[in-house]
Amino acid sequence: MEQTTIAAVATPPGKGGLAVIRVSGPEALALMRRVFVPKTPGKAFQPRLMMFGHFADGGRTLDECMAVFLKAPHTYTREDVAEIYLHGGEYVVQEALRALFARGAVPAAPGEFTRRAFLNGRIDLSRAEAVMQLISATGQTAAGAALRQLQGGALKFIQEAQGELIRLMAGLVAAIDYPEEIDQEEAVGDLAPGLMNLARRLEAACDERGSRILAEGLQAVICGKPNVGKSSLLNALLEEEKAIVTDLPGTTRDVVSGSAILDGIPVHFMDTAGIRASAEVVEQIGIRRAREAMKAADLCLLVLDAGITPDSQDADILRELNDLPRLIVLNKQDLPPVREAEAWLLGQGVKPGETLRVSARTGEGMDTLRREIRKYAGDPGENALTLARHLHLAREAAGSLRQAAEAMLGGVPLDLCAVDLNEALAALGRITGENVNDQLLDEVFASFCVGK
Ligand SMILES: Nc1nc2c(ncn2[C@@H]2O[C@H](COP(=O)(O)OP(=O)(O)O)[C@@H](O)[C@H]2O)c(=O)[nH]1
Ligand SMILES: [Mg+2]
Repeated sequence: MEQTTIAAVATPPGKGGLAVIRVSGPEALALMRRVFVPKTPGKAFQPRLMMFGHFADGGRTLDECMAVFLKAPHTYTREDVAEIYLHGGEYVVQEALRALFARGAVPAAPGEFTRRAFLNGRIDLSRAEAVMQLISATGQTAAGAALRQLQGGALKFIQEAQGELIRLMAGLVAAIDYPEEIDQEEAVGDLAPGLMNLARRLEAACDERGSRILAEGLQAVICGKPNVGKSSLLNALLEEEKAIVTDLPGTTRDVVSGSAILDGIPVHFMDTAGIRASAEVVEQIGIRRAREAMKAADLCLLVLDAGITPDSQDADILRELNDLPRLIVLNKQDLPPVREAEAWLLGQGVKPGETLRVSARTGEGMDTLRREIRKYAGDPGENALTLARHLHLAREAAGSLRQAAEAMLGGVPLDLCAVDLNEALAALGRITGENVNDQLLDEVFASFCVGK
């Protein structure tokens, strides 16, 4: 157990109805008694019972407030905890903290409350990280995934994998220890597929793209030649007049972006300069930026004008997008239809299902387009690992398992293969925080906010 008593403000900075100061450690109650004066003088703190009173710094009253004492071990950190609910003003909060520090509290480091919860065995490391993931979530889907993990989702999956691995290792140890009784080839025949299978399950849980989109949102680039309605489409998707729309080709030069949440997932749309051969310097730079954005995007929306017959410029852009994730948006459906556009697309090898018909002007087809864009984000599966650190370790474990399986199938002595299995087990253990060192904990908690 830690000997220091830490304090920090747990609510965001700035003006607000309330600011909560959290104190954790052996001196939590004693410290609170020295700054909090109950309305009824002398009234004792009962655990979990909120009291009304005032915050006093020596003889000076700082604020009216509520305070509660929570007794170890039934607290977030498993230590004694005190929480003081002040008015959410910058000055009051800073003065209250100063008063607590002057009386022996230590400023909490980022994530230190959660770190203590982990060190005191209340939560494993994957759940500690889920706390941060939940705080950072910007969309419902990311929040849902974090909550699943906070409730032990990743932990359960990793523990099952550890259990399976330990079972396989027991088989391996038996084959190593009793070479007379256990036929070595038969043992390999049993073990290798089990190891491969476990490696595959771990790899299947590693969805790098999905976890990145969950954390950062989907990047969708709107591209096409000038005047097809890209900026109008951006505005329609954002339901806001974000980009300038004119009937002059080459209006958009810089990348204009905006975000919307589609069914729980943040999507960042980028409107780009229309791609064409241009002699104009600023437009050329814009076109270069458009191409860079297209290559980096999770999804490209190629906009075509349904009212005119596509030409070689459209064909060039279509070709650029051949190997990139793309949807084809046939805009201006409100205009008298020109059949050539659809026939032309089929002629270019575009499958009928790839094309969506919309009108940025009337809103026709926009809901279908939103649904199709949302599909590209995917949904995290039940066992999906959604934190980069976990993905990395699970991959490492899967790699060691494959290596062991291949080695034993190749006739490498079994005791040498056991080394890889130990490494795999250690990698899985680092996900949940078994045998972790201070350096790893520093890395994990560095991204936390103070007061959590
Ligand atoms: N009729 C019709 N006109 C549109 C539609 N979308 C855009 N436009 C018009 O097409 C012209 C070019 O639009 P803009 O969004 O600036 O195209 P961009 O150059 O591709 O960004 C403007 O005059 C728009 O009003 C649409 O769905 N229907
Ligand atoms: Mg534009």
